[in-house]
Amino acid sequence: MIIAMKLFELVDGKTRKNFFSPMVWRAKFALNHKNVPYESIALTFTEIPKKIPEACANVTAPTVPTLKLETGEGLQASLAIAEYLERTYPDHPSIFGEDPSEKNLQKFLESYMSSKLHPAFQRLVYIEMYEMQDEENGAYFKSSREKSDGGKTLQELGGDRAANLKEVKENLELIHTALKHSGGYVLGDKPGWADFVLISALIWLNSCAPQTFEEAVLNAIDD
Ligand SMILES: N[C@@H](CCC(=O)N[C@@H](CS)C(=O)NCC(=O)O)C(=O)O
Repeated sequence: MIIAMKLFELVDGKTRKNFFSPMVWRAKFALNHKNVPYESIALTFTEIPKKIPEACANVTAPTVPTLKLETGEGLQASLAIAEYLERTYPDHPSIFGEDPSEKNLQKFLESYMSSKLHPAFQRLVYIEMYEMQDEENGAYFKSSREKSDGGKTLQELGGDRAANLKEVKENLELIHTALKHSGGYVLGDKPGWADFVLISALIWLNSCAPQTFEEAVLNAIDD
């Protein structure tokens, strides 16, 4: 089989084996759900600005995920990749559902999870994300994150662990209740975009800090 598309992904600098980026996982679930083959190209933070523009001339502000299409063009951002796959492979399993109102709801749930789970997850794993890196990537991660929030250290950016865990629990409870009554997946008996967004966030937390994942997610709610 000829694999025409390439997915640029993120790995840690120390082992190059930890694929922790939630945005990349969203794109991977979308590709796998559609049964679309792709070659994975694993990059560290500091390789992203060099390797992606080298491979895709149209990409000037590189991020992962980037999907290099058969045309050679680089397509950035998880949602844009999912929408492209849905348009291009209409006969493969649907990501957003047949009905436009379902797509709307899937995207609303993406916003919910991005705004209610991601910030606390990020605060819980700043230090681990730093410790997963080699020297060059660690220095990049630390300086870029500290610069982006008014010069706070990674430790300060992490904030209060107990408050972060409380925030995760409160927001997970709503998702937990929805899942309990939905038939297995967020919107029923078939997986879709909202499920990919949720599981990708959980993979992120677990890949960076398995013990925190256990405490914040697995043991957060009684069942
Ligand atoms: N909205 C984009 C976000 C892409 C993004 O921010 N990706 C991060 C990794 S999760 C990145 O490329 N970071 C590069 C960096 O921090 O230098 C998406 O959904 O894909």
